[in-house]
Amino acid sequence: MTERAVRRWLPASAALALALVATACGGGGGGGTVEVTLQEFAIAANPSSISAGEVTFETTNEGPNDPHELVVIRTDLAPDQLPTNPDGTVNEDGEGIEVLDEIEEFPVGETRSLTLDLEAGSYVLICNIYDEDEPEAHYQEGMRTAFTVE
Ligand SMILES: [Cu+2]
Repeated sequence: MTERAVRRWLPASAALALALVATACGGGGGGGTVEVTLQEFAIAANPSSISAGEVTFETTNEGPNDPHELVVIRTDLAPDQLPTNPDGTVNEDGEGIEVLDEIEEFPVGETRSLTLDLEAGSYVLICNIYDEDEPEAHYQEGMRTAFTVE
């Protein structure tokens, strides 16, 4: 925003206007976009850490064969130490983790996005699908990665 545009806002409330601008533009407001790739069997987040604020997970399923999902979990536990069910999936109501939100399972080749207001802390991104045909829990196969908000 130009200085002149900012001045027009001054009669209202300079502080409020600047806060709105920071949120709208993402400039100085933290957060940003993270590109997440899902595949058999791994999750990659780029970047793997970001500043606190509105974070958008642009998530692509690269397959090559399976539908996947993305679950965003707040936890201080290591990615491979989350509480699990007998079938190997993560117990989303388990101790030491808080499931914030998720992108439900979607097909290979597609991209979905999820925006969350994240505070500083440690997070883990997982795919919690259990494939009865194989049978296998994608989490156990390696679909988990650490993500940090600073
Ligand atoms: Cu999966």
